[in-house]
Amino acid sequence: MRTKRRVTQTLVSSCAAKLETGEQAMRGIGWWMGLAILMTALVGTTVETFNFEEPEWVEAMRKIHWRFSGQKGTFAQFGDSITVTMAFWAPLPYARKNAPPEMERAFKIVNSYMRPECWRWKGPEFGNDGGKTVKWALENVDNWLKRLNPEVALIMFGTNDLTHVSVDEYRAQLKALVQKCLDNGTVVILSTIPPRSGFVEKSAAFAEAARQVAAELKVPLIDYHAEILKRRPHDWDGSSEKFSGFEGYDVPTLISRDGVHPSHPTKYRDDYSEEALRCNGYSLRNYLVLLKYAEVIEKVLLANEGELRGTLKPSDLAFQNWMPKAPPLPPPKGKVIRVTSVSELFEAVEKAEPNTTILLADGHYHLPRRLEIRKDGITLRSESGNRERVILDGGKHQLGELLAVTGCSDVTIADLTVQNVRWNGIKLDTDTGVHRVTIYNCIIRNVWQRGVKGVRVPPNIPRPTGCRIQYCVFVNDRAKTFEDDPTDNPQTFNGNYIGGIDVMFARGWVISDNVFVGIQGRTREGRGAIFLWHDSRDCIVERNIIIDCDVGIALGNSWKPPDIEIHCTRIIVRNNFIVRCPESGIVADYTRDCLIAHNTIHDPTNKLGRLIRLVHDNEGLRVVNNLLSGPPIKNESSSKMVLLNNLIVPDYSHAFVDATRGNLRLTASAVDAIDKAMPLAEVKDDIDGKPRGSKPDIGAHEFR
Ligand SMILES: [Ca+2]
Repeated sequence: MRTKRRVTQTLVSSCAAKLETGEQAMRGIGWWMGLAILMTALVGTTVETFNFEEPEWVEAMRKIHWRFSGQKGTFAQFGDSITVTMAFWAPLPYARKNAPPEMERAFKIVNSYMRPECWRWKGPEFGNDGGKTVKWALENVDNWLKRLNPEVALIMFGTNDLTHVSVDEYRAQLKALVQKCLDNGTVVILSTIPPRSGFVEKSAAFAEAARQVAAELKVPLIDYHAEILKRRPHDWDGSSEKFSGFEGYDVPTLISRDGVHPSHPTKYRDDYSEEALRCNGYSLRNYLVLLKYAEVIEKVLLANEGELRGTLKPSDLAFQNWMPKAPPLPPPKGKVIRVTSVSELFEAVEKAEPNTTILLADGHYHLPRRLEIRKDGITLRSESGNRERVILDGGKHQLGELLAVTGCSDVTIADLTVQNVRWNGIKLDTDTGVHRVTIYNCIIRNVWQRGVKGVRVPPNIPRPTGCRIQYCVFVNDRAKTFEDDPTDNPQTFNGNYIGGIDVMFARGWVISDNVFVGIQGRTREGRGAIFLWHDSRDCIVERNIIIDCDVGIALGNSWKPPDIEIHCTRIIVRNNFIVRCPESGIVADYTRDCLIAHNTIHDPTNKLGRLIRLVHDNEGLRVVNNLLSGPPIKNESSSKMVLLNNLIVPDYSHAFVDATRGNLRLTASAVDAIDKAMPLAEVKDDIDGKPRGSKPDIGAHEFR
């Protein structure tokens, strides 16, 4: 038993006329190319959950697909003239008159998943050609598999075998053909052939043979033969006397005047009404293939991705070669103290004069109490520069807080690991006047409330200004449990009081080039990987990679104390990758004049529809050039905002380098994103620091 999710969405706007402005809006290929300058857009989402028995092929094909190592979304169609014709498959992206809802849904799934070039993979080099037989396919399939390496192959041969191949031979050859594909790790969708005039019984026997092969090898089947007979039990044959007044493909039944090919009458072209599905043989075939391929995508291909994810550990995801690498800090200036033990470390920090650098030798330091930096200009860093070799550990003594910066400024903490802390990994006592702290190239691991915390600041204390948190990795090896933090229990936050960076009253901070993986509450309802609130202003959040956290970037919060009117003002969130954050990818909640631009957010199965969520007062917010792979922007705010040129695709996995592992860089398949952004003064380069040029791409990565 599995669970399936169905999402129905409606876009309602009180200013529909403004929703789509000009040609640019219509140009979009994505199904919610949200070019919209809109004041109020309500997106209602209902989620139904129900269980049902899966067909046998689902499990079998998931095992086959597990071995597939080629490009996702590669869909080949192996067949004869009924496949090579441009009437099959190729017209679907352009017109679908009267398509029933299940077909439109299937189209959206296929169109967002399949490589776009596969709409037109026509010709012998792609495995389809007129007059060909299953024997031809057997002789050439190795070559096709090697060259095309399809993730899924549709197979329909037999019409040209009817004249000279026995049913047994056909069955054996078809089975061998399917098996070769499966051996390649290619999922097969097998199709029965249509009935053929003059070979009525034999074509029925061939269809039965294909059904047997599908059942034996446990591959999904499109029973084109049966579907034709279901709709036209007695008059499917366009070559019969009844249709003598018509010519060629223009008969109003399912097989054309030649008695062999599906019909394609002009009147029902690109039409998928119930009537068209019994009058146009290619409409029927397109409809059936679209539905089956979409089903395979949902039940096999995407399900496997979910399972693959389950095998990836947070530590695998957090340290990947493609992630940001910190440029080394310059050698220390001024006074230097070297320490090699916990006691030396505490002594050095307590006695150091301002502007001293404390260099830690490689080692595992079990801290017995909170280590507090209290003098201006102190730098605490590993001597080796290797952040994995200097570990400050709070686990042995169950520390609530590990490092703290109190009543001083210009402190740097760099090139080391902070781990196993019950509450705060690095606490900035910003209520004592703390400014210009730099946290650089650190690993912050298994910290169970906040990796970095900046507290509430009383009115008479200057706001913490000019801090930088860069090139750090925040990773938790698992979701929070009650045991990690006794203060977070069913009576308080139910195990969800957890986040990455949580700062109040920040002024001019830069949070960039960090990686956050697996910052999760007990029930996956934790706080932001990056959480700025309580009158934070003029900060930049950029080039961060956030994977499998509960909330990605939170500008503000729905709760605020009476003395706080706005949580975030003039904050820029740009060029971030955010992957699978179920509570919200980016949320703006009580903001003023903020910018959310050029972020790429991937979470196709986000149940709450919150890749970007806008809620409460967000006057002056601009949400521009973001790439959403999943549900559209969830706008619950009635403020005056600009939502412009965001590309929204239900699942853009095929267009990313490796969405499963969080690498949302674009590939050449990202045709809807490449060169499609509108130039923005605030975003001149991309997540890799590459200049965007005059034709920027939508999302965080500039492909070219
Ligand atoms: Ca470009």
